[in-house]
Amino acid sequence: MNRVALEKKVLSENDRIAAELRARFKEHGVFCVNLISSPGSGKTSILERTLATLPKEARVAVLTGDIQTENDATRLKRFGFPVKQITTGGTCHLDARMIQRHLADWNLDDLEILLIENVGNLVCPSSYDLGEEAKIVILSVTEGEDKPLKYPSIFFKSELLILNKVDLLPYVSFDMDAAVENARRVHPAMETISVSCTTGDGLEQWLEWLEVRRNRARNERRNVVHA
Ligand SMILES: Nc1nc2c(ncn2[C@@H]2O[C@H](COP(=O)(O)OP(=O)(O)OP(=O)(O)O)[C@@H](O)[C@H]2O)c(=O)[nH]1
Ligand SMILES: [Mg+2]
Repeated sequence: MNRVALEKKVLSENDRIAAELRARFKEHGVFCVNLISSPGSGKTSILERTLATLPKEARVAVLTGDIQTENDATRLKRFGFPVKQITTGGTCHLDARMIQRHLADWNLDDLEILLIENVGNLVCPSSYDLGEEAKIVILSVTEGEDKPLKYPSIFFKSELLILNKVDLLPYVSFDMDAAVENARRVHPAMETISVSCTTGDGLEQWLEWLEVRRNRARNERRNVVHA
């Protein structure tokens, strides 16, 4: 089999598992979100801030992906919610089978939000559907406002852009308006939220976004159950 045919086969197998996962998330009313960014843009920091703010009884869990180390899971477990590390051992993205395997001993009836932190990479994760309801791309202000134009696929597929590290704006030349304009050139309907995980600025907007989407998933489940 040539390389293109093999890649197509791998992706269609991934899409099959992702569709099964998506159907399960819908059936159980779980809002699943896939966070994608370059290494170090602040995915784990946003999740730390999120878990720190949610009430203890929140039905939330995290799967966090990395090539090596359990560091991110260790950081996130401190908040008392279920967290698992997915260590890919070299693969530069998560795939649907990894999600399926790591969910096997969690009861989806106990969950309303599943947060997935992808491996730090702006390219490969965009090709792998994980069964999520929404992809979110995070861009920090130290990375350059041209990134949506250079890595369009992930900006095209994500419905929300979180601009992180805005506390550093006085020290770096990053044009926020140009970054948003570039993202909207790739994806005109892109929603954007600016945050700082250091100061906490903007995080309430992100938490509101999450709550709206959690409620929508919950209501959709109710409608399916009563249909
Ligand atoms: N100044 C500043 N630093 C931040 C902010 N958010 C995160 N950082 C720092 O950026 C570094 C990377 O943050 P992480 O949350 O580990 O980034 P990540 O995207 O999870 O990284 P990988 O999992 O390795 O891809 C850490 O040193 C954080 O403390 C922010 O809003 N402002
Ligand atoms: Mg991380």
